[in-house]
Amino acid sequence: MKRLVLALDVYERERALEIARETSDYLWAIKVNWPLILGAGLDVIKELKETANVPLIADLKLADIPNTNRLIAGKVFEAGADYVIVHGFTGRDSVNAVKELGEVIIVVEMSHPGAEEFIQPVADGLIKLANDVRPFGVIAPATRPERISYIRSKLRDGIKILTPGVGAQGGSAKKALEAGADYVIVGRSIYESKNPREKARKFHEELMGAI
Ligand code: 3DU
Repeated sequence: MKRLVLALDVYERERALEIARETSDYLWAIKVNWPLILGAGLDVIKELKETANVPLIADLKLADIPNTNRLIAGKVFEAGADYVIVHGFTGRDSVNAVKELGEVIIVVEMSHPGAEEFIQPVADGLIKLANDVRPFGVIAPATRPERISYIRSKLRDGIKILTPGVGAQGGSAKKALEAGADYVIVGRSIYESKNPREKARKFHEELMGAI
């Protein structure tokens, strides 16, 4: 089973497709975020799926009223995204507006230092929201494996944990998995390396060894 998600945060369509082609053997999914969507256009989602033949996660971190979330998510699912990442703090109506259209992943805690200011203090409420809404998964921080364990202990069975913050942000793939994550998200450590395929292979093997 593959557990690696490539965060493809480059601007250029050609470069994105090339990295996707090189690394796809080791990926469970590819995650696109605003940099690539703004740089290459929404059609890059379909092109990536055709190139890499893996699920596509659109990391838009939607955080708007239900109607606007619905309008945005509609376009993104139509473009071929399999999962859309939404913020939970806007409330369950905003999250459900997206879930009615397709699979969602809810941010319950982030990996950067500033996450301790506002998001971490309300994580319990966001975990409860996820348990009620039953998304495909939640986002939890690889930079704080103890928080992954905590979130796992509170989360309803079957909801996946996807964890960014490995590599460039200092987190360890193995520790994240051991703490209870299902999938590990890696961006710069792979796409900025001289040999993205080799880097992806190493992460894949590290993740296989951790199980
Ligand atoms: O730090 P990296 O280059 O490995 O990229 C991490 C990706 O995951 C990037 O797209 C970022 O926007 C996303 N992400 C986080 O890093 C932390 C979060 O809490 C949520 C998403």
